Amino acid sequence: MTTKFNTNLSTNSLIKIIGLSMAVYTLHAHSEPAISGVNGSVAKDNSVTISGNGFGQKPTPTPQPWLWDDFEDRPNGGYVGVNQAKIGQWQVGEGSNAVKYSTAKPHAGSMSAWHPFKNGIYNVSLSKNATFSKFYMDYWFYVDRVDNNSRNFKPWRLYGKDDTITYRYGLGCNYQNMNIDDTSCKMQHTYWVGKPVEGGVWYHYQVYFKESNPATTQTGRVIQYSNDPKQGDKMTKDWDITAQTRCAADRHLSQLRIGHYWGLDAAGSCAANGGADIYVDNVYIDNGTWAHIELGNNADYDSSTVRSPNTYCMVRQLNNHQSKPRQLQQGGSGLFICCRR
Ligand SMILES: [Ca+2]
Repeated sequence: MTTKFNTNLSTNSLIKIIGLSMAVYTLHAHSEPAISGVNGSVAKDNSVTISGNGFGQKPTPTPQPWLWDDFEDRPNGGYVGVNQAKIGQWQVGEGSNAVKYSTAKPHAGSMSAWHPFKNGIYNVSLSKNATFSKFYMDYWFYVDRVDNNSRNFKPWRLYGKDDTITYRYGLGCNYQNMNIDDTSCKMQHTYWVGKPVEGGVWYHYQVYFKESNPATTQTGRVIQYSNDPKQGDKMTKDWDITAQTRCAADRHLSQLRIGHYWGLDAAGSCAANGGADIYVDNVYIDNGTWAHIELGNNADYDSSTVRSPNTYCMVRQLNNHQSKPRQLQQGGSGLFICCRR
């Protein structure tokens, strides 16, 4: 079996690594992923062919992800709005008209998306709209605070059914939690999970979601990984929640917001704050599948900081948390490929 992808990449920038990671598709849905070979060199605009099986399925579109944006080659200070991303297109959502391209704080390349939470503006979102029954999302963000932490910062959020379904990851001045609500049956789950976010540091989120199916069963899942800048950006699992996520079969999520919300006012023990500039870069979203490929820098997935290409490859099946690394030496340039489904 062969997976082939074309993308812009270089061996020394994360953006390009993530870019490379986004275009896998294939194959057997229920067997453990296995890579039998990698052909091609890691270089800008090269194609690399990954041979193997059990990579999972990537229904549409193939071979590209649903959305990918590095925010490069845009007018500095121009609005992102509903512009084309590098792959896919941004859409309308609350605060989507306030995000700008900026050279002030790129994670990779020379530009990123700037979310100015200031002057009373508390909703600034990159937005996508569709029916979400299963998706994978990967992005980086940076917080430049004016002073205090927000009482309520939501780096991402999902809505559905006229906002009567919500998933919100909230970070306060002294808490982190994940909420799953469906008001149609008064269902609310609150999980006290996640890591605090400090100013002046790039954070990397990898988020997996699938709705409960059948709707009223405990079969939904929300997983998040994030980096720990104090451990060299080692990625760790913030949570792995299994729960009922909706109250009826016709209830689905339909709006994804990245950025997204920064409360400026005081609440409880959290003081008011003067706002923040938040920067987002390297956004990858896939709708309908978790299958993708990652490049990393350690033969063990959980030890990888996904920072630079290296000389090992492993494959891990996400549904079985026990890592089953399969190392694959790629001489010369060094290539680490991780596939999950
Ligand atoms: Ca960029």
